[in-house]
Amino acid sequence: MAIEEVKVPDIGDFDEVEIIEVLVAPGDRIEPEQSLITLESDKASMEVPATLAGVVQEIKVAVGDRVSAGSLILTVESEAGAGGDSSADSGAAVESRSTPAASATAAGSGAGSDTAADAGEAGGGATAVRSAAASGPDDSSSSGAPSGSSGDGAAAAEAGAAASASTTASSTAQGAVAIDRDAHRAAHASPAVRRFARELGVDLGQVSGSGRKGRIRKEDVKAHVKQVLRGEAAAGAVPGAASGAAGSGIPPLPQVDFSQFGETEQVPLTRIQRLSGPHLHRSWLNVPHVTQFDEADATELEAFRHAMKGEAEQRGVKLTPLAFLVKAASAALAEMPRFNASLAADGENLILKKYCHIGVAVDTPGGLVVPVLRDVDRKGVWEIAAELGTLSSKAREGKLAPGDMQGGCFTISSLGGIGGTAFTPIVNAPEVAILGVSRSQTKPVWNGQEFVPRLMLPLSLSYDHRVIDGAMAARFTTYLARLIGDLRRLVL
Ligand code: CAO
Repeated sequence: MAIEEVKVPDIGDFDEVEIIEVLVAPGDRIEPEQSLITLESDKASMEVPATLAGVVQEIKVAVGDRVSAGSLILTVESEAGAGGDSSADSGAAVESRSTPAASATAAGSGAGSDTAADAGEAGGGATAVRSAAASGPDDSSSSGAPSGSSGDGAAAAEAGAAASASTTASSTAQGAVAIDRDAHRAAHASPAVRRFARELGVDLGQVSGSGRKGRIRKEDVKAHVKQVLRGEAAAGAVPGAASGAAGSGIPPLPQVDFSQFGETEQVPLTRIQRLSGPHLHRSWLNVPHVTQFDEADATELEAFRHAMKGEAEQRGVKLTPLAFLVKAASAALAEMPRFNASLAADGENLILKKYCHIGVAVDTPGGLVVPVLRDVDRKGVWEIAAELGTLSSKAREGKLAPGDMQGGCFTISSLGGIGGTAFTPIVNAPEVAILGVSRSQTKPVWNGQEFVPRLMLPLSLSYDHRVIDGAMAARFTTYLARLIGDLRRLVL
């Protein structure tokens, strides 16, 4: 038994490299090849493995320290005696960064070559440098597989796809799931695999390793991500890796074989449903929703509308309450421009729109579509009613062009022709508010002296709480209700 010093080996051009992980503690029994610390420069990550077996006595470094070749890492009570293992297999596993410049630097330093045999002993240190892979590395170096294999491109593409899925979801759900740091640290994986896992937000503690002695390989991480995307792995292991529930950290729904309970039939979703579903889901996950309910007195409006029925027939236009609501909404948007806005991509600015295009949800046999009426602030109720008729017919016949459904500032979803008392519509992001309209009903309303029958129209305003606060929303529906209650205000 002897006390041996373990030092940072020759690590090529790298100098004053930061320690990002200390992987052992005093009293730990270590084996040759076991990783002791992880170094990270701006060009590469390196793992410094043990060169001898023994028991760690004293750790001479800490996370955040900067070390160079020859810096003392720790002391070990060695089992094999002095000298350590000077085989080519011992040394720092170097993982180059994925940027081409970094790869070039790593390769140029001599640290980018692939095989253990390439490295040999360098500088007479306790360990020799061994490179893992120059680009897209994984622990294949431990099995002697060359780096930069043809699989790397595919791996990078796949990683990119997974990473972008992760980014998408983190911006939708903001649902970062805590990684079990202890389990993650204890996992048997190379720095390259750790980095790969870190980029994807994968908790290595949840990944089963298929390598030697259970070592986790890049393929294992990819397989794990795929599992999570399919909803098979523990929820949340990949924060927000998919637009689906599992990737958002939301526990996935169990798959149920309903036929065990009775006869079933499987029918496909319509094309519109397949397209609108993800959009609704995105809006639902991205936008912190609140719904403000109110009622507008539509008694006079309905009386006026009925009085105009003859003229509407002459014009060949169907005049429903909706045309008035579109006009009233445009006036309310002009009064409160914050509702005619979208959050800028930086999340720190609002884009106020100086135009007023209003989308109207239309129920079609294929599913829900939202054609947009343009410049409604410059149009009268007749024109709006006529356009509503044209657009909803086009929608039901499946003849809307993509341009007919773009550019909306605000949406109205009217279920008044069908029924119901209130509902909570989903904001049509990137818009910041949507007005739901339910069926009007005659109700007794106290006028200060007596109850009088009034036709009350239920309004449900869902809004993006990041942009609109509750008081503002209540002012909006109050203002809108006032316009609906007294149409004369619309011309002021
Ligand atoms: N209260 C009472 N009656 C109402 C009403 C209300 N709020 N809104 C409409 N009506 C009446 C209309 O006046 C019409 O009656 P009359 O023929 O006697 O005048 C009848 O209901 C049917 O109206 P409509 O539905 O044909 O016309 P509309 O202008 O109200 O709506 C459209 C047009 C395209 C929006 C509607 O047909 C539609 O598709 N609605 C469903 C929208 C939807 O699915 N939203 C849910 C999306 S999830 O957020």
